[in-house]
Amino acid sequence: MKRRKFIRNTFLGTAASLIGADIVFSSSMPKNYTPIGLKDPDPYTLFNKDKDMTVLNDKPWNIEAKAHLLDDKITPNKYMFIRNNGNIPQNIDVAHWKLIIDGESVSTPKTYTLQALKSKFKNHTYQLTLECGGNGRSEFNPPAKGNQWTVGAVSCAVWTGVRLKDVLEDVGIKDDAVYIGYHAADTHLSGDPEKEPISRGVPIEKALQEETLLAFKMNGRDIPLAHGYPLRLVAGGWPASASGKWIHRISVRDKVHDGTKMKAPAYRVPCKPVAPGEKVKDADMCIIESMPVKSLITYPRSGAMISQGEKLHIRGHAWAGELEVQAMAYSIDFGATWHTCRIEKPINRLAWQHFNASIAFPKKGYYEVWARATDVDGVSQPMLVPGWNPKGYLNNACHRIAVKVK
Ligand SMILES: Nc1nc2c(c(=O)[nH]1)N[C@H]1C(S)=C(S)[C@@H](COP(=O)(O)O)O[C@H]1N2
Ligand SMILES: [Mo]
Repeated sequence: MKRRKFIRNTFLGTAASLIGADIVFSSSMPKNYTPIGLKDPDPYTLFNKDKDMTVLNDKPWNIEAKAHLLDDKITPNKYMFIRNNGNIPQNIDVAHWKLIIDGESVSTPKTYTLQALKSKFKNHTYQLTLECGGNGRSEFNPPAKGNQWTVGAVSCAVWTGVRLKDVLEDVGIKDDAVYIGYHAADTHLSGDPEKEPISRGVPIEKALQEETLLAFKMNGRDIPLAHGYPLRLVAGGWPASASGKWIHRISVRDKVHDGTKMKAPAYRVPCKPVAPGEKVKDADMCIIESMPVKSLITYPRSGAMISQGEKLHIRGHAWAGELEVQAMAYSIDFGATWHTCRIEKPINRLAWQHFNASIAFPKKGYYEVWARATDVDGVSQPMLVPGWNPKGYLNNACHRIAVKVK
């Protein structure tokens, strides 16, 4: 067989297997033509996501869950939101993947292969809550630009990796270390190879916490490509933008990291509350650190119907950034009175907690069930949208579901 014909046949074979059917008139297909069925694989197939997930943007891919899809105690890949700032890296060469640790606060930079990272350092597994700083943005008024996340940009998967702390100790960091900044393999939407889509980080204290991982497994398997394969920083309880995907370099800085999207107004909120719509100077915007207390009713889904005399069993999760959730309450009278839910302890620090309650309704009609978490500092979720801010971050309003009693 001639080489060109061989290549064409191989292409047709691959195309057919990706499409999942023979291309019947392939011999009439123009040369160098890409069948439509190949061009735009749907995101559900591409990322192994459930068909009920909501696609908010396709350039770059941003996909969120609906509340009832997050019912599992451990979020499976199919219900995990995707938040990308750039293009997902392609053709990852795992065998040659390296992590460099450098920066002003490192005397001698050090490079590790993936294999070296995995074998040299003790492996640890934690369930960690990752919530996008912009989760809930769609409720702000005046609206903020950006992905209009509703409630589904949160996940709590099981992450396995090595402690960033152990790696930094192996490299040796200077006393003047203030921050770490990550650099990753995704590419800028403009196509400019000089530009990074995002390069954020955390203060050195957060970097040195036991639960801050350089992870290579999610839910016991290789991390799915969209979630950072083959290596991801996971800093649970902080805006998920701090948890860099596709990491190949971490710089230990002697000042606050100044990478892309570290500077105001990205991932920052006004240091002091402002009126809705107010302009805020960059100098008055502060970096978001620990995420605020929040919860989600994951069962039943909004619009549930029950019969009079029947009890409604609700359940969901609650989390509070670096803190534990101390109490969980529900209301069926628009927040006039509150009743206690059962709440479990977290499986480990920075993992969400599970709550449930059995609710009796006084008579037939329409109700809303509102859920409200309180953290160990005594701070509760606001009933409705909290402090407006220019970029629409940190909406931790009570989650609500509608219920009809027939
Ligand atoms: N390299 C890289 N890391 C990244 C991002 C990105 O665009 N590129 N997005 C960040 C943001 S804003 C969020 S909310 C989380 C989303 O993680 P997920 O897509 O695995 O759910 O990844 C963070 N890490
Ligand atoms: Mo995010």
